[in-house]
This record gives sequence, C-alpha cells and structure tokens, in this order.
Amino acid sequence: MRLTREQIGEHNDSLRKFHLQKLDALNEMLSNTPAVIDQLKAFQVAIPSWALGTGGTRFGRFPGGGEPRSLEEKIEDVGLLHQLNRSSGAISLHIPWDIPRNAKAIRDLAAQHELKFDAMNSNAFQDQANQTLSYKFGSMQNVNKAIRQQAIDHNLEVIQYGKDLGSTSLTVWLSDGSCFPGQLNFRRSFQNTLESLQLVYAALPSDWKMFVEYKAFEPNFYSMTVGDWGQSLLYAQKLGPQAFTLVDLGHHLPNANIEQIVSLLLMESKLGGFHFNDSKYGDDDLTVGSIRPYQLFLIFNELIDGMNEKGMNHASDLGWMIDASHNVKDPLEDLIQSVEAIMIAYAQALLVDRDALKSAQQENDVTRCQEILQNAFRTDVRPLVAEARLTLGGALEPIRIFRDRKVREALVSARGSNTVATGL
Ligand code: LRH
Ligand code: MN
Repeated sequence: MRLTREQIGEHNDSLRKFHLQKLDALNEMLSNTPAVIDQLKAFQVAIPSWALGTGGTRFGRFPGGGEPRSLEEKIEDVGLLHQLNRSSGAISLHIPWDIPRNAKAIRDLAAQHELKFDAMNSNAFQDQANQTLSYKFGSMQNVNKAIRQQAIDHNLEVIQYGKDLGSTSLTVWLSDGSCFPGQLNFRRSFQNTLESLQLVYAALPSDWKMFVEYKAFEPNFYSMTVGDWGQSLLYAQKLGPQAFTLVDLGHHLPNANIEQIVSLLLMESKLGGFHFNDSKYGDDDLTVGSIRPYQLFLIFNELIDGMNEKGMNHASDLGWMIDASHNVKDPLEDLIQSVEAIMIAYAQALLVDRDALKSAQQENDVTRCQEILQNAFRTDVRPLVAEARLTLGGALEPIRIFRDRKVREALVSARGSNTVATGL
C-alpha cells in the first residue's frame, strides 16, 4: 500500500497555511530553527519488523486485521510509514521471524521503499520447531556446552543474513537467567555467556557493531544474566571495541535514572543504541512518550550533551530503534506516534541553552538549571518536526492522512482481517 504524491500533496495543501503560521511564530521566538530542522531531517529511526502486527499478552490477543503476512509485506508497511514521516528509513529484522528467503529480492524491495536494514536481532529465547536442544534453562549461560554452541551457531547465521542484506550490526538480547535462588552459579553463567559472546564477536565483520541488550527481569524473575547496564558494560568492555551496550527503555527496575545511565555509558564510549518505547510498570512496550515524555526529553538532553562533547554525529553514531508491542492500538498508528515522540524529544533537547545550563550548574543555581531545561521541554516544537517532514516530501499530519485515506481498511481488504504477523 502506497499513497500517491498527489494524495500527500493535497493533504499538505489543506494544512499548509495553519502550519506556516505556527512555524513563523516559532521562528520569531527561537534563533536556531533552521539548524534544528536540518538535524531533524537527518535523524532516522529504525522500525522493528516484529511490531507491525498486533502483540498480545498471555491473557489474550485482539488482532486488528490487515497485518503483514510476510517479510515483503512488512517492508511495504515500513515503506508506507517512511513515506508519511520521512524519518523511518530503516527496518530491524528478527531471525527466525523474518528470514530473507531471497536476500537480493528483499534488498531490492527495501530499496524501492528507500529503506535500509538496521541491526539484526537473534533469538535464542524461543525453541524453534526443528530445534534439537531446548533453551529452557538458558542459551549462552547454559551448563550444557552443546546448547551454548547451538546459540552461538544461530548468531553466526544471523550475521550471515545481515551481511546478505547490508546490515552492519547485531543485537543480542538473552532471556537467560534464573527463577529461583540457588538455581544458578552467577559467575559460571557470566563466564559461559562471555565465552559464547566472544565466539560470536570473533565472527563480526570489521565494520560491524554488536549490541548487548540488558533487561532487569522477564522471562526470568530471580536473576537475568545480562540484567542491568553494569553487567552489559562488563561484557562490552571484555568483548572489545566493536561491542556496545543497548538501552531498551522498558528494561529497568522501577524509577531507574535512565538519563544518568545514558550519560555514563556515553562517557565510556560504550553506548551503542536504543530500543525506544514507554512503560509504567514493567517491559510494557508502550508507545514512546505516552507515559513519561519528560524522561524521554531528559534522555535526549544527556545524549546531545554527551555526543557533542565527543564530537559524535547525532544521526549515525548511535543505533536509534523502536521496540514496541501493540495490544490495543493500530500498529502503524502506534509507530507513527512513537517516531513523532522521538523527534519531538530530540528537537526539544536541541533547544536547551547548554552554555547557560553549564554556568547555572557552576553556580549551583538549581532553580535556573530547571528553568533552562523546562523552558525547552515546554516549547511546542511540533511545527519544526512537521516542517522537517514536509521539506522531505512527507505528510504534515501522518495520523490524519492515514485515517483520511482509510489505509487500515485498504490493508484489511487486501490481506484479510485475520492475518497474523510473525513476531511478539
Ligand atoms: C526483549 C526485547 C528484545 C527483543 C524482543 C522482541 O524484551 O526487548 O529487544 O528481541 O524484545
Ligand atoms: Mn528490546
């Protein structure tokens, strides 16, 4: 499903006058809007292939219809997102949910939709139908060497698929851990996992990165073998210069200060990227910015401060990915909102007067520090994000045109109302 240039043009024409009024008002108020718009135009967020259908919980799944039935249809859906917001120019695949049967054909299809392949994700957390050894008691931590080798071989296979598609990074999230005290020897589990990751690391092409994703709990509920940023950092430091930590916003214990974690990982040059989502309790995988938009802003504030200090390129030096699951929203609408929330938080953080903040911090002027941050956070930057979209050929209001053009209805009539996308 693609929209025509004319349909997007018509949509923008109907909204342009009001948009320009809001943009002019911001241009009056702010000094650096052209620079902010340029940085927004360069910023691309990768869409997870496993979040294009309806998710669910152990209590139920309520599909909305028209879900992609194949990798090809997933690429088409991300292509449509990118057509609307011009900020979703990459797809992150999960193996074996999205095995590219014909890599050349898949690459060509993605190119037609102006999409790149972001990080590849391995899956040693589910037992596949044809699998000989079970991951019930873990994969790379497992006391059984053959099971560890099975997980290593799977990751080597995932790297090969990535090389065939032009990806240059591998995300390893391990569900390994324990559910009860005494079940595991923590040090041996760490050592087994490190040795296994070292064998995967050794197979990385020289221009690749490995992201070690940590998670505090679920599906294990007593310990996780990559349980927090400290453990992930230990692995990344012991593995080598191509290994980094990956911060999934939903993978922290309640009230963790994620912006401080981000600041320190950047300082250590070991922050690799993000899985953006939002949560109120656990790994809820909700729409980005839907629960704690101020935290998202504070994270971007630390990112810009730390990346500027190291002269890093905002758009390309870190992995920007969404990791979400949709139980009650239309998956594509949810992803449109998530990308929008990320762009808004980035734009607000770009408005922070960093020199003023530094001098207020030097004077311990706590009140002024907060004023400087919240002045940026309370600035409605949506016209800047919309202008970046417009000048890249996108839609001024993606959700409105998605609904006005009855995209979901068209997908349901094309694909059926009971189609199920592979993934979570
Ligand atoms: C684990 C996780 C990981 C993915 C999975 C789909 O909770 O965040 O990033 O492999 O979700
Ligand atoms: Mn994740």
